[in-house]
Amino acid sequence: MSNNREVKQLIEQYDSICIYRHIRADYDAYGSQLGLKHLIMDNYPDKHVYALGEDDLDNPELLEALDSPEDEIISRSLAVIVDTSNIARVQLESYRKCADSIRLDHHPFVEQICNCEIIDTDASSASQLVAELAIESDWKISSRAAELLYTGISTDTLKMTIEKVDSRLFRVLAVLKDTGINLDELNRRIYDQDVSMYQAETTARTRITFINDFAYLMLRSEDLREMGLKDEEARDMVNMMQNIKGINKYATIIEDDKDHDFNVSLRSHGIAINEIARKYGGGGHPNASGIGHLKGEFINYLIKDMTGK
Ligand SMILES: [Mn+2]
Repeated sequence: MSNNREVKQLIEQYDSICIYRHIRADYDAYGSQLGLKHLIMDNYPDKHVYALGEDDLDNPELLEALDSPEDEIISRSLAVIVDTSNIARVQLESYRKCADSIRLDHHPFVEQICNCEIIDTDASSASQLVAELAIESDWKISSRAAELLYTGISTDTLKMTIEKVDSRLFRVLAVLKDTGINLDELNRRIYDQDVSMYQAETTARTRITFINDFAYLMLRSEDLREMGLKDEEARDMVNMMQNIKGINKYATIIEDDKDHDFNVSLRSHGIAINEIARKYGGGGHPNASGIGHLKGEFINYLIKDMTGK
């Protein structure tokens, strides 16, 4: 564990910095990664900064192209890994070749990945940690960097509606807002859906199963084809069930077309569900966890655990 002063010093020591994040990147992974890239570029114009990974989210109005530096550059760079709890989830193994490494994360600690680690489970998002690094370092924050960091914070907190949202986060949001970002326009770039996706959600709502205080949407490969959905689009539909009266736990259980296992997203209000996720080989936050590649025969056991029956 370490503090922001040490992170700033390490960044200042290196001419080139390679920023990594987790596989199947979400907006917090992208926001913290690209936000930090902009912050370093703006405050240290002589440094070379690279955001590494594969293009996981298709939103050119908000995100930007990733970089693929040569091995020789990577080997003399500082690696910064954001929003990633375990080694298997780091996208691209090349971080191992870097000269030194830092991690900024808000997930419960699983294992050490970097030499210097800032793990703060009270933070709402990795993007909040990057914003706080910038504020404590007295870095200038451009409206573009602020947009990217706001995107990560807003999506990881379900638009500032979860328990993790506290006065500490509001102080960060105040600084980001004061860079001049337009929240109406930015939220549209983050959240606007195609009409076809909006209509697919209407169909999906009719397929939700309710048991006690648990609701779940289970879709097979043939359902996805019928509804014209990619599996990650179906997985994201979990947020549709956030505000159903009496429902405290909810999930999407989506068949993977390639191996016919299931990818599960679990959410809850109040009750911690990450131990249940861990039991089936997954993990995550107390109120937002996931299980990858669950075998079909375990689904009924998982549903029993979620309904408490
Ligand atoms: Mn995150």
